[in-house]
This record gives sequence, structure tokens and C-alpha cells, in this order.
Amino acid sequence: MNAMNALIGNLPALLATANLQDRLWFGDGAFTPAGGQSDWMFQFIWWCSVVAFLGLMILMLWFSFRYRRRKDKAAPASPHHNTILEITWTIVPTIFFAVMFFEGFRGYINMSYAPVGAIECNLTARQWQWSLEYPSGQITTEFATTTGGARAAENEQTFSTSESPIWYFPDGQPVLLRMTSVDVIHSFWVPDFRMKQDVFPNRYTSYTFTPEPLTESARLMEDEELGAYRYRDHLLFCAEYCGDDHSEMAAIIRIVPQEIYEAKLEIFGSPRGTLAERGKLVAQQNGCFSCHTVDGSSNTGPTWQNLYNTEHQYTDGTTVLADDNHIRESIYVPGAKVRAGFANQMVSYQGTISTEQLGWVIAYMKTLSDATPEAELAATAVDPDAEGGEGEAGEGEAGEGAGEQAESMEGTPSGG
Ligand code: HEC
Ligand SMILES: [Cu+2]
Repeated sequence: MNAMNALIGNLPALLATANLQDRLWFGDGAFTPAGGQSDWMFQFIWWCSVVAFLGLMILMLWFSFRYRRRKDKAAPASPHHNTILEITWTIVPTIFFAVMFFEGFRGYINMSYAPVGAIECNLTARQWQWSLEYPSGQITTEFATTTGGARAAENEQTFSTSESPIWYFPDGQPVLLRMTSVDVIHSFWVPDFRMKQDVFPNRYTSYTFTPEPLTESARLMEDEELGAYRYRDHLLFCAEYCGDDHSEMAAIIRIVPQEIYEAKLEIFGSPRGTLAERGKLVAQQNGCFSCHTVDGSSNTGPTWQNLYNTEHQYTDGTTVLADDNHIRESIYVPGAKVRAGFANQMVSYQGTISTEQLGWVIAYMKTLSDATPEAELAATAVDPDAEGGEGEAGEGEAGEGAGEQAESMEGTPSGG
């Protein structure tokens, strides 16, 4: 909804600055060769239609004036045939239709088949988040609440979405996404690439794109760890209405130089932070926050605030203590016990969240509950990869780490 409001709010400004071409279609370049082809095709068909329409209408008006009935003149006999005219109006449109067909087919093939050597990723759609897995299994650890696409940035627009993942891809390199859904039908749509593809449960579809190389006009990122680099953002939306938070189902495709892409994969591949921090990350990566809040308010699912180690009522009439076992069951077999007042709307994460990751998620939930015993709470602040092991000093370090990570997440750039 916010994205929509931003768009509508900016419409007058957009119309004022856009040239004629912009007003007829998306405006500037398509950022992929296949998208460029699609734009060309659109313009070709559009202008053919304009010329044909105007030609027909002008002739029609002219004929009805020129050959109108007059009192003093008898209607002349109509000619039956004009061979040259008939051949012309058959062959000329056929040529135009042939161009549309063959160019359209070529574009379709380019959109359907990935070039050799494409980066192959798995993409899972769920209510209401996209999860991307890189070829070696990495998952992004970066999420942003506000951002802009390449076009939005130029127009100083911002789109606000809840916790959108940021995915990095190198410029000029083809990407192939193998897509499936765990629940309902979604649709993968990147307006900057001009292409849209449905994503189904129980079936794979694919999407391929080759981002245009970054130019000097691309935006500059000042990264403390990786130095300064150029990047370009493209927004991904879901284009198939899929429930309550359909409009928030977005992601940011960030095109960066090859070496930055590799560095990011390196970072994504190594888990960092305390157990609780890792648990929060796993929850973000799996879209838990599109249904669960941590502030006490109910969403599609019950809040995680004070969930752990307290008793809750279930639809079968029982009251259950939410201990480790219950939470484990809730995540792997969500239908086993359905919280009173909620629908059995959660999909199982068996096979998606590993046993180790499950432990991290539970640790994170512990930090959100007042009912968590002191000793258990302290254990969630341990960083299993930190040197020096446990103890007072170790915990202190882990605490600082938490602050840094939170900062770096907020530090992701906004569209402004
Ligand atoms: C599509 C929305 C949705 C998503 C996404 C979702 N959940 Fe749920 N969750 C629910 C609903 C609805 C319930 C309540 C019904 C039930 O108990 O199955 C629930 C219940 C739970 C419960 C049990 C709460 C209780 O009091 O018994 C836990 C724990 C939980 N979810 C964890 C998770 C985790 C972890 C994730 C992410 C990996 C997640 N959920 C993703 C909708 C969702
Ligand atoms: Cu969707």
C-alpha cells in the first residue's frame, strides 16, 4: 500500500518530467537485453496500430463525405474487384504481422532459455516472502525496510516494504532462477526487466535475466568492509494476488561488480553473531515476520513476544506450555496444535530449517519472553564461533556484536 501511495503521490511529478515515450511505456531502458527487445516490440506494435488506426479513420471520414448521397446524382455502380488494391492490402499487413511474430518469438525464446554458464539459484515463494538460495546454498543476510528501484532512485521515490531481502548479482552475467512455491500461486515480476513469470506449488518454472553492465551513472555505495563500489537496484514484486500481505512481498535485486558479488557470498556463507542473533536472521530469511510480530500485536500468526515458556490455549481445547519441544513441533508440524483464535495457515518448515537453525530460532524466541529463566537467557547471548569461549568476557563481546549487526542492517541505503 505504501508503495502504491508513493507512486500516486509522485505521479504529477513523473508526468511533468517524462517525455512522450515515457508516458506511452515504462520510460527509460529495460536494464536487460531481453527487456530491451520487449520494449522494441511494444513500440513497434503500438506505432503500427497508431498508423493503421489513423489511416483507416481518415479514409472512412473522407469516403463518407466524398461519396455522400446527393439529391441530383444517382449512385454509381460499385466496382467488384481491384486486383492490385486487394493484393496490396493482403501482402503489406502480412509483412508487418510476420515481423511481429518472428521478433516476438525470438524475444520469447530469449526470455525462456538462459545462456550457458548462468548463475543458477533456487527461489522459493511463500506467503509472504521470496527466499533465494545461491548456487552454493548461501542465503542473503541483508534486509531493508525502505528502498528504491533504478527508476525510483532517479525520481527520488521511495518504496516502503516490510523486511525485503537484498539479493546481490554481478553485472553482465546471466542468472537463472528455478522457482517454486510452498503454498499458493505467486508471480515473479521485475518491472525493470519487463518480465513476469508465475510461480506454482508442486511445479518448477524458471526465470532468466542478464543485467546490463553498470555504468558511471550507477549509484555509489560506501561500504566499511568492502570499500566503495557502484550498484544498481531493481525491485521485485509479486504480481499474483496471494493474500493479506501480497503487496509487501518484495525484494531488491542489487547489481554489483563481480568482486563485490563474490565478497558478499563469502559473508553470507559464514554465520556470525550470537545464537539469538542467528535465530533472528533465520526467521528473516524464512519470512516468519510476514506473519509473526515480536511486539505483542497479533498478525496472521500469534506474536512471539512472551510466547516462550508460557501457557497458551489451542483449538482442541488443551492448554500447552510453549517449551522447546512445543516450538519445535509448531515449526515442523504446524497443524499438530493450532493456537486458539488463529487459522491453520502456517506451512511446515521441515527440510527448510535445519535442527541447528531451529535451536537458534528458539534462542531468539527466548530473548523475547519475560518468562525465560535467567540462565537460559544468558545462554542465548553466546557466539559459538567467538574465541575465548563462554564466561563474563565472552558474553560482553557478544553483546557488542549485537549492536553492530543491528546498525549495519539499518545502514542499508534508502532510495532517497
Ligand atoms: C503464512 C503465515 C506464517 C508464516 C510465514 C509463519 N507462521 Fe508461524 N504461525 C502462523 C499461524 C497462523 C500460527 C497459529 C496456528 C498454529 O498454531 O499453527 C503459527 C504458529 C506458530 C508457532 C506456535 C505458536 C504457539 O503459540 O503455539 C510458532 C512457534 C511459529 N508459528 C513459528 C514460526 C516460525 C519460526 C516461522 C518461520 C520459519 C513461522 N512461524 C512462519 C503463521 C505463519
Ligand atoms: Cu505472492
